[in-house]
Amino acid sequence: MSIPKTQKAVVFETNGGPLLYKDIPVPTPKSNEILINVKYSGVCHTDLHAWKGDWPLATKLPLVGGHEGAGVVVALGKDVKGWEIGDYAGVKWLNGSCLSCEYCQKSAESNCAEADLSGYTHDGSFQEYATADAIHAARIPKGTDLAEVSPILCAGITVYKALKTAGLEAGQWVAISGAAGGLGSLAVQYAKAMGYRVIAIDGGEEKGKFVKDLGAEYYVDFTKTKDVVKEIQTATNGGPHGVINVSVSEAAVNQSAQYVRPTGTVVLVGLPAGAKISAPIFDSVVKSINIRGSYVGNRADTAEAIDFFARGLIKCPIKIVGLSELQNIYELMEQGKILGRYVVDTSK
Ligand code: 8ID
Ligand code: ZN
Repeated sequence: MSIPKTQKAVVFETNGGPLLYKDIPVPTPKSNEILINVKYSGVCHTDLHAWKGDWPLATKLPLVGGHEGAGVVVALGKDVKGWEIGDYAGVKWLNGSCLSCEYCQKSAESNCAEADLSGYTHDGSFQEYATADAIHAARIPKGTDLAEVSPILCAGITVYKALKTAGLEAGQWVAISGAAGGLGSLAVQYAKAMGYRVIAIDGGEEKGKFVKDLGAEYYVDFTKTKDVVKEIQTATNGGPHGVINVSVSEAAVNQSAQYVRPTGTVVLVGLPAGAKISAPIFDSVVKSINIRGSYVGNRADTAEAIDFFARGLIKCPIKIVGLSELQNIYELMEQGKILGRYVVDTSK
């Protein structure tokens, strides 16, 4: 397989600065890395945060963003075991971790202090060729549609893990707040596949129809409903047993701590810049609620989330455009105009 010396990528040199679609060198894999010819990459709201630089964690600069890259292995570092040229592989958010700290040992790899993050501290999947740690790279079954699977590599893994974190039982209600977005549209489907009843929250009629088609039993339009808390509690006969917060809204997160059912679990996933969660202590104690953060997933969560997809239980609602159009996608995302996920074709 011939690997070119240069490739197309989208690069920015300063946070919020121009998104440059240009030729850059193809990276050389380190001894522990594989080189992946990325065919498609999902565009996550995290990529927008990374470009803007609105989180209290610095990105590398200049940076190639992207962390939902699906492609084909084209080269192997000298110490790599268990991968072959031609295998399908995924670039995910957690590119690498130390594998020996207390968190890595206990499979909380994303909590490793040395975590290397694709499209943040490590050049990611908005390029034709990307490097990934061979231990952490996602294994994708051969023959999988690489555009369709790409959103699983962050959105899918993350919501699947968040649903596990909610600790629900089949038949219980789960609220997905931000249900029509990239993470939300997959959360609705994983929740259904795991046996839960879904109440979806987002804004506008089109998003309502969209999430109902994906399997939500009830839709709350936060732009129209006068009392979101009351409507959710009424629809679920006392509040959902779990809430997966995937909106980028501080207000929505704070409401979830009010409408969650007594003894239920609020899971924090969405990361609105500078936001704080505030919940009334009296109610939180008397209702004995749990509030838990959930951050992507480990290697086992990755394999399981891909398996749900491979078995046909999850359909990624994607729109494919060229990599050169990334700027337009960020604009639509900022305006909340995206249903599901945009996926970029790295060859265009
Ligand atoms: O590991 C993690 N915790 C993790 C992993 C991946 C992504 C966290 N994230 C974070 C992202 O950084 C981002 O902050 O999750 C958030 C959502 O990512 P996304 O799904 O990729 O974003 P999106 O496609 O823009 O969807 C957001 C949805 O929220 C809705 C919007 O209408 C959109 O459909 N929304 C908003 I903004 N305000 C809302 C509100 N008040 C709302 N829905 C309900 N109520
Ligand atoms: Zn992501």
